[in-house]
Amino acid sequence: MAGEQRRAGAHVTSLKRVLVANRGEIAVRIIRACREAGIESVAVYSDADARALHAGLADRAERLGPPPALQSYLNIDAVVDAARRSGADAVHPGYGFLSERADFARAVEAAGLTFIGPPADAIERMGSKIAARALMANAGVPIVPGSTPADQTDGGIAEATRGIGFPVLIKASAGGGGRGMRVVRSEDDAVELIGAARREAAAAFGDGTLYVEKLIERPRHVEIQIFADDHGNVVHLFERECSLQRRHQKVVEESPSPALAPAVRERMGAAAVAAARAAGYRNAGTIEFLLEGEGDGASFYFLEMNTRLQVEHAVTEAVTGVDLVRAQLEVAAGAPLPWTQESLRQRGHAIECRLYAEDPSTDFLPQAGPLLLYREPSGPGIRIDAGVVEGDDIGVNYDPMLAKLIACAETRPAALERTIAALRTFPILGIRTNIPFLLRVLQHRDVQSGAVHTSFLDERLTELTTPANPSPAAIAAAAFADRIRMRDAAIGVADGAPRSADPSDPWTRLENWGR
Ligand code: MV4
Repeated sequence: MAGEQRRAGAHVTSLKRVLVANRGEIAVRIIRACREAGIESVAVYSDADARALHAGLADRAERLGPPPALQSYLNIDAVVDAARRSGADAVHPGYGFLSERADFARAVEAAGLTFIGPPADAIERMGSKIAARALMANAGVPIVPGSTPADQTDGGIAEATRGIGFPVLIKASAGGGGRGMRVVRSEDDAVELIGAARREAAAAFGDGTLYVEKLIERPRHVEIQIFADDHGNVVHLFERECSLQRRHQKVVEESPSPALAPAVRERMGAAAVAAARAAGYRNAGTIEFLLEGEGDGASFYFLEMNTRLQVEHAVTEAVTGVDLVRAQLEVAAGAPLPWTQESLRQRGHAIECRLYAEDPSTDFLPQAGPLLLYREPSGPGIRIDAGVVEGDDIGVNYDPMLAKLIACAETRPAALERTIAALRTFPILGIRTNIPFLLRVLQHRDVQSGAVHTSFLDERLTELTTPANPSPAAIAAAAFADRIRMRDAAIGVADGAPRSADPSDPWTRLENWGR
């Protein structure tokens, strides 16, 4: 069947069956891309996911093991065995789980399969933040002023911090995601913070090697999507603004960044392409930058390279019109990039919100339970990438992200309006979600004006979560009231039947309930 569906002349002919080493919305996204390309898909699942959407959607499904990720989605031997068993010729790792493990990429290739991602050496190289920093400096990519002390004793690191000038940020070479980081504001507490950073890094990564950078206060996180093939072609697909994070977990992403002037965008794109070339990269990747200031006077510095497809890739797809997962399949099969740099344009504005099964009023405690009701909004410019369906049981074994909502429109204000309207008509019952929190975030004046930075959510958490959240029932009632009004309008029920003139009357405007 797959063979008949394959389009003549498509570049993907050398891939016949792809094992998707992931779960949730990204597994669903990849399975759909395979189906479109005429490639068979193989899902993997843990015992907790035997009836999950991704497992049912693929052409076949292989069991990995018990629910804990270490025994299932993180078990390299189990995943490679499943690939062999199923006759797959390639493996897509998705994001998270094994996606940035060089040993996994090597195990896949040692089994004679194609890894749909970068070369294992590139993953490894970028895993060391110190090595990545040195590589970027050599390639002419701007890095934050700082140093890597050869003398890794407390005294050696402390001396390096003095050389930079306070405030300084101590970072772990094996770090990422903010672990093993400490801000040092004066000489007095340097030695204590150095020890704490080293211990945290050694415990988390088994490697306590540290480096130091000048602290950039309240920077933005702006990243550039890059793509490289096996034929020496490297392009960038513009930026994503990802400053709205809570404890290093992204919450809202958008493109374009409200802070990026065209000239800075062009320099950042060129720097990202140079970074990918220096890394010996192939397939989809992301270069993370810190942005200091905004407009033409802004400065940017290399932060890290993410050697995978990211959650927020859909924002890039919305503003460029490309299919990044399809391109991953083609490039992994040895085809040249489907675009030249000149053919790529950034058009309109896209915003992504991550919907999590978590309760903002109890410090974002992950929520488990039945998805009694789950109705996705739809309409022009609305895309939902979900890993769940109504009736699913949401567990606590894995990441609590339920779905992503991506809204695009011609302008940023229109995209914001569209996002907010869609979130208000997304009824979910059975478990609490972060939808009320997302609505407060998006309506905040600083988010509306685009004046956000990486500490924004953590600094404003109280004001964004303290006001009584509407109950799930109130949200569901408001969403259904909208639908009933639409139906009434369609059948003319409201014709000649005046409603209350009072705009605060909840029967007039049900969406005001609880908000
Ligand atoms: C920084 C920084 C300020 N100055 N480096 C956080 C995670 C790690 N990947 C790098 N991080 C940062 N590095 C210097 N020299 C601020 C952060 C940072 C951050 C960066 C990106 C997104 C969110 C963040 C939240 C807090 C701090």
